[in-house]
Order: sequence, then structure tokens, then C-alpha cells
Amino acid sequence: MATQYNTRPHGGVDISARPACRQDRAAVRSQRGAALVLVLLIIALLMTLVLEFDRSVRLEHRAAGNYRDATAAFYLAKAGVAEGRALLMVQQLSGSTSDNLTQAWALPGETPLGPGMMRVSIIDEERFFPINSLVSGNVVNVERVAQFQRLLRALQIDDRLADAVIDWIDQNDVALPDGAESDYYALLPTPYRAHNAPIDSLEELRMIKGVTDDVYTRLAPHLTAQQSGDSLRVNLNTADPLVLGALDQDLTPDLANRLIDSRPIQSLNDIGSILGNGPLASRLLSVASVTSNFFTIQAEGVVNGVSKTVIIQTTRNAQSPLWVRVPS
Ligand SMILES: [Ca+2]
Repeated sequence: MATQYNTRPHGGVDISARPACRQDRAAVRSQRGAALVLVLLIIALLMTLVLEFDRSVRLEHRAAGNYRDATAAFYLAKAGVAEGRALLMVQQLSGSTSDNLTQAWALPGETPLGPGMMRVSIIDEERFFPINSLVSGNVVNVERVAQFQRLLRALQIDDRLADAVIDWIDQNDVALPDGAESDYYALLPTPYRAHNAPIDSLEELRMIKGVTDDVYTRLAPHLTAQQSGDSLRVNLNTADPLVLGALDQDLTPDLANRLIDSRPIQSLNDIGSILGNGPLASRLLSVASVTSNFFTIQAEGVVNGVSKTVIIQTTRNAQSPLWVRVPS
């Protein structure tokens, strides 16, 4: 295409227009380049916004899904607790004279239900040594202390720990020879006072002088912090050999195993025929039982890998639990 030149009225050619045309084209190219960069920037910005929006939507969707699953898991766990309580009631209605580990309540269960599943385990507190039975107010239960010291020795723990536990529970601030009261705990880097009341939770043991992590790990699985104190008897059908052996100085490991081999023991009257009628059998009548009344039910609901747990402690006939815990 021929170049179009500007012409003057007298017919001459305006030669100054040629560089101006090049400048215009350069300006146009420059403007186009700037526009392209601007468009690319806008596209990049839009892409960033779209990706961020997509990420946000995905996160919200995932959070909503987790919340939905956690809610469903929680209610599955509550259903598991109800199932556990029903098992205990059924056991009572069965007319059995003992509570033992062959019965349905004692067997861990896993049940598919709705969108997930629930796991239920029930443990009777009477299988453990009742740590709060050591002292009532300021009155030390010498027999229970002797049992606790036997348990400590069986676990290869210094039995002088009993003094510190008694001091922690008793109401006074007078330390036993190997114990500790508030004046001892007040000098610790993080000071606190002795509880001077029954232990609420086994975790509390960690605050007591002499209870190291190692001691706690060995000792806690054999104890209950149930609050009924010395009225709590150890169930011969559910207690472990160490707790059984701690019950009496004459209850040797062999005799403890004889009790275990005789399970389920249907009546305390059977102790004589198992261990032989004598002082030992007579003494066990006051500290042992073949039934349980306090139970901890732990139920877990699981939905799409999201788990929720509900733990309650209850008596067999209680209308409402003694306590409920929902671990986070
Ligand atoms: Ca005290």
C-alpha cells in the first residue's frame, strides 16, 4: 500500500510527517505493550483471586465436613454410653450373683452404626485398689495402708510413698515422717498446697512428693480414685494379681493365682473352698467382693476417621452418671 503523505495547499509534501508517523507507530506499539502487560497483570490477579477463592471454598468445605463428622461421632459416642449402661442393666436383670470378666458388659464391643461405628469398653472400679480408702478425714485406715504398701512393694516402688499420699489426702497439715504437707509443696518452683481431701483424679497423684513419671506409670493402672473410700471392696473376679496379692499378707502369688483360676467366683462363701477355711478367708470377707457397683464406661464414635470419646462413671442403678468427661 502506498504511503500517504500530508500535502500543503500549494501541492508540496510535508516531509516532517514521516518521522511523526514512525513516532505514532512506536507510541501505538508502546501503548499496546503496556496494555498487554496490564491485561496480563489483571489476568494474573484474577487467577490469584480465583485460586484463593477455590482454596477458601475447599477449606470451608473440609471444615464443614469435619464438623459434620465430629458431631456425628460425638452422638455415636453418646449412643455407645447408652449401650454400656444398657449392658449393665441387662447384667443385673440376668440374676447373676457375681460380676466377672466373662460377662457381656466386660467384653469390649465395636458396632457399626449409621455413618460410622462405636467402640464401648466398661471397667469396674472395684478391680483397682481404692486410693482414697487410706484415710478418712484425719483417721488413717491402718489395714488399707498395709495393703497399699504391699502393692507398692510388688510394683518395686518405695513403700514410704504411702506417707506422702496419706498427707495429701488427710485434712491436717502435720506431715508424717516420710510425708509432705503444704509447707513442702510451697517451696517447689511452682508452689501449691496439699489437697487435704480425697483425690479427685488419678492424674492428681503426679503432684504428690515422690510420684515421678515412672512411679505414676507403674502405679496408676492399679488404682481407682473412686470417692466411696473404704466401703469399696476389691472384686476377686476382676482384680489383677498384684491388687489381689496386696489384700492380705498371707495372700501369696500362688494363692492369688488360685483365686484367678477359680473365676468366676459366684459367692464370697466360695473363698473358703478355694483358699481353705481359715483366718485368711475370714479376713478377705471384709475387704473383698465378687460383685461391682462402680463402673467407668468409655465410648468412642468414629466417622470418616474423625473420633470423639465420652467417658462416664456410674453406679449400676444410677439415673445419672457420677461424672462425665469429653476429652478434647
Ligand atoms: Ca494433709
